[in-house]
Amino acid sequence: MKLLILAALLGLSLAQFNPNTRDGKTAIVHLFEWRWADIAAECERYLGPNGFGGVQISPPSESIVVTNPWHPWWQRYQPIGYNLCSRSGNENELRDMITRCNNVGVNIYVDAVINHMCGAGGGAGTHSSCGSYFDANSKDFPTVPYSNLDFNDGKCNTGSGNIENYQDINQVRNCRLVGLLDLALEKDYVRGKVADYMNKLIDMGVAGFRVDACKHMWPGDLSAVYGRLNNLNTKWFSSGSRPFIFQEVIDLGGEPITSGEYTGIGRVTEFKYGARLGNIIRKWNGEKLSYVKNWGEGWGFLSSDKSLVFVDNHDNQRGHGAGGASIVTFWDARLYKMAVAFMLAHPYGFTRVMSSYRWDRNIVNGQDQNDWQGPPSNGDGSTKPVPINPDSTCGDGWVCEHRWRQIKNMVAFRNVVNGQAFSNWWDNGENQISFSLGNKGFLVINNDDWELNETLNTGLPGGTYCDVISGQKESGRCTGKEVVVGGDGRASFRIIHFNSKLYFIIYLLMTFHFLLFSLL
Ligand code: AAO
Repeated sequence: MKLLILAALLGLSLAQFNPNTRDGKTAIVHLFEWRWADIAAECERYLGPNGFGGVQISPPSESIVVTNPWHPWWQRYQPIGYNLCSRSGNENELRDMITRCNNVGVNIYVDAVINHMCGAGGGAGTHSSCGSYFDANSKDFPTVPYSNLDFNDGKCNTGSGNIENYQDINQVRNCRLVGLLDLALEKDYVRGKVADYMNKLIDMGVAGFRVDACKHMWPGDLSAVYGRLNNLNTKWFSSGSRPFIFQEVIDLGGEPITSGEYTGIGRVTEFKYGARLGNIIRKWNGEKLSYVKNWGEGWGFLSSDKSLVFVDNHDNQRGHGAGGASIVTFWDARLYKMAVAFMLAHPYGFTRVMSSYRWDRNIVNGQDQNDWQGPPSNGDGSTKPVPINPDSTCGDGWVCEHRWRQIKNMVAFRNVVNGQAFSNWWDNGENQISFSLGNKGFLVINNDDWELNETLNTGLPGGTYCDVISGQKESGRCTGKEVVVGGDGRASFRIIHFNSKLYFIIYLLMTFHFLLFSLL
């Protein structure tokens, strides 16, 4: 009995599934490679006012600086210590950002790289983001400090010291991921240093962590680290709040390590979501939109309250990680808006929106030659600020998908329909679907090559509604399409398909490919 109670208590203290968003907000945005000063400003001027629940930031820890290739984005996934000093800014700027975002109700989630330090071939010197000395050859990282006693190499049984076979669990967790020096997280000393790093951030006010490369760490080791984490800062969070944990585990099936091994200790990134959705939206492999009727657990995904979902992430939008060519990104803007709109309307999972920068994409034989390119930067490699244009878009190569009207409005839509029942499903057996979220919102999508012309049950009370894709509600009026719902909840929809010859004529009169509504 005592044991049972203890287990229940432990379970509770480890149950870090709640994103801790303020006012029940439902989506976060990954501001990939943004500077802290820009994120602080974005929280105040845009994310707070538009209902975004939080920001995933790029790793704030001191990393190696790579100059061949020239300052790639991935250098930040090679820590050389836990000083809070990175390409995005120094510790003061980080603290200022966390404070200012929290003050406008926007949470900060840190990308924590704790599986490894820099690559074994990282050399020795002060080529690091704060100029601290390190020596990858002798595994000496004095600012932590870590020495050669703190790494896993003795336990790795491959010739190269690297992971060579994902079918071998021991390799995956005890050998080096792409040559990165693999920390011995079973050591109390290492766990302590990692927990100290995360606790410093918690005390500064962050709401949780994306934990990088979890497949490569033993769940028991991670659980021990999470158990050492402080409660959130009570200046902004209610007393006893636990840090939100979402763990990066790529599980598309076919490997012995599964994401289910990690769902007891935090949420897990559901990579099947974007990979499958990409196939559906692209209509590849015979996939159809009408098949998503039982989207979610019915598709073999993790349970909704254990998953973090996204259309694309910083890896698979450029061919890293997993998901393959099906992943939809900003490069296919029309499909992307449809995919993100579907994700934000559908109740499954906790949602993350991607916000990217442009790079010189150059795909040769399926491989992007410039997949390494870092964010918009100055000649010396320092990251450029994000300028905001008069029309609210971003300049200087920053894509800012989260500022696209359709995506911004859908984040607000998700907040409005939060907790409402998925109902009134309709499909045409092909790629036209619609569904309601209780009596608060309704979505209809046409991804067929022909017109949608239907009277549908919206589940909404009679009245006039704004389509939040073609426009939005401003000063009590719809700037885009308006739809009248009858007293019986039914409304007529006519959505011209994208490839229609009439498309260009009707576009201005009708709407963009698909419609959806929230209460006026
Ligand atoms: C860089 C250089 C390397 C160099 C290294 C050290 O690119 O050439 O050796 O430095 O000097 C990022 C970059 C890396 C970069 C690294 C460090 O992506 O290119 O290396 O920073 O600077 C695995 C992990 C997963 C990881 C992913 C990239 O499991 O955790 O690889 N993602 C995170 C971050 C990522 C970061 C790191 C980890 C490291 O998000 O940005 O790396 O901190 C399979 C496995 C997956 C595995 C993938 C890719 O996927 O299942 O676990 O992910 O392969 O190796 C089908 C399968 C699917 C399979 C996929 C690909 O789709 O269904 O399961 O094929 O084979």
